Amino acid sequence: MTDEDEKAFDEFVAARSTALPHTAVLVCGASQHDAANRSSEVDRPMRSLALSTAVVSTMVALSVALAPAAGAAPSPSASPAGRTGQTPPAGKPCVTHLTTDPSTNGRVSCYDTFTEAIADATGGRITDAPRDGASAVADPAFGRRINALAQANGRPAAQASEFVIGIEYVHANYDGGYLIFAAGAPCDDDNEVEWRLPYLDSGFNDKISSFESYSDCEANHYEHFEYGGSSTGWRGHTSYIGSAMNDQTSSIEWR
Ligand SMILES: [Ca+2]
Ligand SMILES: [Ca+2]
Repeated sequence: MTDEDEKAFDEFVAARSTALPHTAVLVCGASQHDAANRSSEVDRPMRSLALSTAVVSTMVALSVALAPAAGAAPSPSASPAGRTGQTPPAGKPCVTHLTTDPSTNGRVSCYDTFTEAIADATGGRITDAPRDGASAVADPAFGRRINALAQANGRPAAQASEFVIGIEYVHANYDGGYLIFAAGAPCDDDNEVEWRLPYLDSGFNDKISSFESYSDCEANHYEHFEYGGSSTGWRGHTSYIGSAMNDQTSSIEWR
């Protein structure tokens, strides 16, 4: 990760963990999984709720206002269960929890290790993931374990409260800073959107270059907030998002 990427990542985490009361589980790390591309983009109703304009405006304002706080020192006595509301040091694995309730969507929890973050993002079902996120996500076995928590067609295979639905990377080839998103249920095999992130925070806005999806999800990446502008189309994963959308993503949907 370049210094600039690290700074942007720090700012993102600081803004999320301090200010934003909502969105998916976001963990910082890397991985592989093969999800077949489904059909092309179609407008569809969504199960999850879009954030209101007022809420999004507040999120934007808070992100801008709080970004400079990235330099603040984290509390050394933070609970190992999470650091929500604090400023984690660079590289701390964080989880952003997506829900269908705008009042809770986007809650962020940061941890000392990838192991702890994955335990959170899987609702406590996977508690022995490696400490090193990059090597874990590059391991196909890790992806299989994550996906095994979800059965086909949106049904959970395990009684987990959350499922990892995707990881977004700042660089191509699943490299650089990353965000792991977790949600309350897997995706299914129809075209209805399950989970949405209408506003990608400043640390990751216009920076995404590769992504991986899990739990039967595929993702669509949009150029602007609230799913506007150009888009990548629905894809399970890609090591490079393409020149047209590289460093352009501002909102994401999963189905
Ligand atoms: Ca990038
Ligand atoms: Ca954009």
